[in-house]
Amino acid sequence: MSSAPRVSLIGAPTDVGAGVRGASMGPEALRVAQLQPALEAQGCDVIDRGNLSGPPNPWQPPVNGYRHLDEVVAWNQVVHEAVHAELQQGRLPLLLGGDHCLGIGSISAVARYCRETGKKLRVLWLDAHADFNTNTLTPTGNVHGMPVAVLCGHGPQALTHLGGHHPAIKPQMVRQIGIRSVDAGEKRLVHAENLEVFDMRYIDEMGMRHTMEMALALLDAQTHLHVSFDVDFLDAEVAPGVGTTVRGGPTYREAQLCMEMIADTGRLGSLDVVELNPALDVRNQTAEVAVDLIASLFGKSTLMRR
Ligand code: HAR
Ligand code: MN
Ligand code: MN
Ligand code: MN
Repeated sequence: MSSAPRVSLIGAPTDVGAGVRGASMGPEALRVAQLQPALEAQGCDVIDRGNLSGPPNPWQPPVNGYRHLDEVVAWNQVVHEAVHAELQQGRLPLLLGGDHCLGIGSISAVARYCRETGKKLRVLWLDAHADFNTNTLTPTGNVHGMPVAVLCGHGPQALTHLGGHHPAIKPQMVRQIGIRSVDAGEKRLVHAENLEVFDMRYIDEMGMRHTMEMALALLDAQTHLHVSFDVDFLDAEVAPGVGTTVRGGPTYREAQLCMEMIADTGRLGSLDVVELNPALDVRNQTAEVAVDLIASLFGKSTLMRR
């Protein structure tokens, strides 16, 4: 990294978009796992902005194919404003989720900032899931299964128009990595929208190094790189503390290489760390793994000092 970034931690303690409770405790678990000192060890100037507030989880069944839509909208509005404010101050927002529905507020804010400053946006979506459902395709109604579709314009107006521009992003801006669970209807929409997905089959056959070379191709000095890191991206043996584990994910070493190769680009501009569920974790180990990986994302390497 050429100059050490100024990082702002933003906690969003909610699980309104998830099907299992507990991701609301994610921000505190990451703090307990020493996220701030880990970033400072990489030379980052870090401010912890504390936690945002929003409505509680009403734990209701879906209405029109969405669970808790009003609450999801409220949380994403505050996330959008908080993330945008940090970018405007030249800081790197690190959103501590919370479930992955919060990627709507975060990435719509990043997209808005890129439009305002003439930057090109590239989103890396690290996840076991494509998160490309709509209210008619979803098997659950959980909005954490929908954020990429919403950002690409498929969803309720209150979410697709966050930040005033519709759609917030184009599918061509996104690269998905680690995907191994896609619902039947969702799969059709992924193909129809030409979403670029490096699924586990691709990683198995080509390796993580080649995968990341492809996912990071054509970045330039004008590119703002946003990483949306769903902790269930990782193999469940490495990261048991998530609500929706899917076996067969990247190993610890593969995930480290993924993060190191992103760091090498020097283009990281914003980050989400979502879906960590301390209620399902064992001695906070998943939070500790996440913090290790985030350190690599900010330039930690065994021997070289950039
Ligand atoms: N595809 C399933 C659904 O839509 C599961 C989504 C799980 N999502 C997350 N985020 N954990 O990736 O309900
Ligand atoms: Mn996700
Ligand atoms: Mn996921
Ligand atoms: Mn519109």
